[in-house]
Amino acid sequence: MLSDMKQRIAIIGLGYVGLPLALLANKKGYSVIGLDIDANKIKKLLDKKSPINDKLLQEKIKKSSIEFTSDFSSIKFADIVVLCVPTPVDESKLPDLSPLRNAVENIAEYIETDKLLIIESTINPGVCDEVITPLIELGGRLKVGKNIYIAHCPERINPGDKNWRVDNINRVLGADSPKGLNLAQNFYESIINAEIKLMGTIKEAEAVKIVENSFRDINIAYVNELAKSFHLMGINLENVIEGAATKPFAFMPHHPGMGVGGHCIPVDPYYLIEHAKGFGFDHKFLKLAREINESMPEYTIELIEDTLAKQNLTKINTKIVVLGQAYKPDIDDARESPAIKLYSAMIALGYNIKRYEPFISDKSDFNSLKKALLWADAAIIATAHSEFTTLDISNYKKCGIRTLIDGRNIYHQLSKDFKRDGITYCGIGV
Ligand code: SAJ
Repeated sequence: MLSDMKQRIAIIGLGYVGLPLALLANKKGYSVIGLDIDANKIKKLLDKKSPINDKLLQEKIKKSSIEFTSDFSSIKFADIVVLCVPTPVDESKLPDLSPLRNAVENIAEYIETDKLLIIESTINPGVCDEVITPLIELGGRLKVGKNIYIAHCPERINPGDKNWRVDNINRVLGADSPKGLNLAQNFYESIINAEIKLMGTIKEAEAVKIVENSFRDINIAYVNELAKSFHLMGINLENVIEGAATKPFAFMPHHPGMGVGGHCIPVDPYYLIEHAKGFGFDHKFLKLAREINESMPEYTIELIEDTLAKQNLTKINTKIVVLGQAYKPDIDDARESPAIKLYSAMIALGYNIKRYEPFISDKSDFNSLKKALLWADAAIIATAHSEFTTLDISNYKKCGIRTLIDGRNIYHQLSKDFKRDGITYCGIGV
């Protein structure tokens, strides 16, 4: 529980992970410093405006008393510093720890002795011991496990999820020392109403997130590969998955689609693949899963080419609109989005293509779905936004759509209805 004297928490990185955590800590009575290097984001937050398109978050920001700043020196007043900065991959799919390194170098300069540093960013086993600790100890003032403590509690935020939130998701926790583990456990138990599982080592905690997200990536790759073969066999894979899901054990449904996006699933496996290389191990299976999932935008373009050809249509005389650019439904996040990869590839191939994205205005050529559909002859569903899933299919006919490529299989049960309305329908494995 909170000590009598209010502890001060500094949260570094105010994105999908850091901002909800800062708001929760503040709500639980902590004095919170919210720190980000993005001055525009800080300005918005100082104006009590959410940098993320999320009504619930906006409400909480209005009621919060967080000190927002870009000044790293403010962490010298903090008892606990929590790092929630991005850990992306670069163009060559290699881990890019530069945001993390930069933040840790700043922390090492200002954090007081006997304080706790918690990393929530997703990292591979070994980063705390081999990257963060040496940076913290560089100046000689701090000695990890002696006068500074490091813990790792991998974030599990699921953007857009209204049920599973930062306050009720189980967590795993590892630390450099028993004292570090105890300090971190006290913090998380004071703000989270869920299980906090203590891992034996910090490396085990680092491995958990990578393993859970690689698990999801290989399962999606599995159904994406099935989709390619079932398309040739003329079997509706979504119906088969629905059938398999009636088995009450040992089967977990995943769904084929035009690709895998986001800052987690398509990124995290590369951290493990690269780290294992250092031990002489080649994660062939993880790499193959990535290859399959990364092939889906191109596979979807091949489906478009075949579907147009069957109607004697060409890419020049067909106006195509791609519906959705975000990487998942009903959020404004387009990181690693396969929808953007598809759109950019089709532009490069000379298609007459535009895009409609209701959540990201600078990635949309139209300000309404109706205008987008009235302009186009063909539509590609790349993101299963609710605005699309709730659209009556007769609207497509009324707007003059003759071809629908359903990259998220939201209409896979209705292909006969499309045919009745004279619309050529094609899904992913359906
Ligand atoms: N996708 C498929 N088929 C599926 C599931 C997802 O193609 O069956 C695609 C989505 O369209 C999206 C991408 O994969 O482009 C990622 O989707 P996601 O639902 O995994 O969403 P994320 O990236 O926000 O994943 C988060 C992760 N949470 C954390 O990393 C803390 C992940 O671990 C969760 O499993 C996931 O949410 C979730 O379950 O919703």
